[in-house]
Parts: sequence; C-alpha cells; structure tokens
Amino acid sequence: MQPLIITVAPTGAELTPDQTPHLPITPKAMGEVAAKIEAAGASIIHVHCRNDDGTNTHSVERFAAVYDAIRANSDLVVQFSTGGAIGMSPQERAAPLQLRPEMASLTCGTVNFGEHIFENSFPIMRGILLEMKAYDVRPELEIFDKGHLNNARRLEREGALQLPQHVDFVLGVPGGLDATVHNLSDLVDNLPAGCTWSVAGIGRGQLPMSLAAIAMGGHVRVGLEDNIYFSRGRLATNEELVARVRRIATEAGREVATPSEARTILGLTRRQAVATGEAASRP
Ligand code: KMH
Ligand code: ZN
Repeated sequence: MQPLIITVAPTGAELTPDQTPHLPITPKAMGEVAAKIEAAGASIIHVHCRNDDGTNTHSVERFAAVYDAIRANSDLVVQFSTGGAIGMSPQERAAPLQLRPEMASLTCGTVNFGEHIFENSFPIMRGILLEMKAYDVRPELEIFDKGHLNNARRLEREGALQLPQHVDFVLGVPGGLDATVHNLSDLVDNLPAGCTWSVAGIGRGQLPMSLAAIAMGGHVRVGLEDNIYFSRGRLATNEELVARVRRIATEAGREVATPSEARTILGLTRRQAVATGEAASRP
C-alpha cells in the first residue's frame, strides 16, 4: 500500500474560538501548527483564514501571510479552501487562488450544511475551476454526497475538469452522507478511474473513518475543522489527532507519507506558490 497521506484541516470556518482554545487563528499560530503537525506525520494542510478576532476572512493578503508562515515553518503541501465560510460569494472564495497554492479544495455540489446551504451550483464550480486552471492549482475534489461524484464526471465531460484527481470524501455533515464504512466503501467503488482518495469523518466519525481508510489503502484527513474532540468531552489539538492516526497506521504496517512523498503520490510538481505575501502586497 502507498504511504498514508495525512491531511490536516486545523481551523475551518464554522467554529468559533470559544468552542476550543486550540484553533490556530493568526499567521504565527498557523506557522506553529504547521511545524507541529508535520513533525507528527502530516503532509498536507487545508487552509482557512481568520482575522485576529477569530472572524472569517478570505482576503488575499491574509492567505498570503498565512501561506508565508506555513512555508517558513514546514514543507507541507499547502491546500487553500475555496469553500470558505457559509455565505461567502464565489468570487471571494476563489480570490486567494491568485497566490498559486499547490492545491485547493473544490466541493463538487450543493449540500445542506446543518441549518444552512453550502452552495456549489455548476456555474459556481465552473467559475472556480477556471481560476484554478488560470493559476495552475490542482483541485482536491470534496465529495459530501454520492451525487457529487456524478457532478465531477459531468464537469469532466464538459472539459471544465480534468480527471483523475485527488478526492476527499467528507462524511457526517448534517445534510450530507453519513460517516459509515458502508457509505465509504460504496463511494470508493464509484470513484472515477485513477483517482486517489482520502476521507474526512465529521465529529465522532473521524476516528472510524480514519481506521477504515488505513485498512482500505486510502488516505486520511483529520483536524479541528472536522472534529474538536480527542475523546468524549476532551478537546483535541491538531497535532495529537495526527499523532494518533500515525500510531494506528504504523501498528497496521502503513508508514505515513512525508510531504515530498505526498507530492509524488499526487503528481504535484510545484512546491512553491508563485506569489508570497511580499509579492501580493506589491501594487
Ligand atoms: N466551510 C464549509 C462551508 C472547503 O473548505 O472547501 C465548506 C468547507 C469546504 O470548508
Ligand atoms: Zn474547509
């Protein structure tokens, strides 16, 4: 089996700092977390940004500062979110792509998201994919429901999306597909040919989905964006969630991938973003 790629989503957009003190909010905190999760065994970081007061931002300047902090402290593959936070406009969500991160997420369809709607119509997806193409950014396809795989195939038929890509199954969102081994297995059976995959189980689904992926030869996403608890009632840090997955994978005979091995597995060829904070702040 391939070495296990552990992706970490350390912050997310829907949590508030009063829910857990362990969310990295500032660029400095993101840099520190990047070093800790890399040391613990992670190879990809999924990035959302916050203002200093913890509110969401998708400003290019903030992403540039966070990018620089991550790159100064780690070799992690940097994956920007284009999902942003509920209510952000598609243009806002796509704007940081101009910094040319190696990867960015692309949710492949609209989904109920708790009390809200996470909107990803075909025009929105096509628009984000055009920006990804313009800036040479590799998409990670976020699949919250089985129909999202059909949407990805339709985008490929239209020529808007090239397949295969790396796919992340996000299971357990209220409104999306449940985090069960049966659902995961069904999704993997329906994966477009040649795609690699990981799974992000939400809440208490995070650990069982990680166990299943380790056994099935897939990859794993953990992090506070998806789950803030280490065990019932005990808040987690990002690095200890990574360390636990690594321990289990090692026991099961699977080594974890370094960032450089993850780049090889995913066929990524460009480590450095072209525009860093300095470049982004130039007129
Ligand atoms: N914040 C969620 C509504 C992504 O990053 O691409 C969407 C999300 C997906 O987190
Ligand atoms: Zn996200």
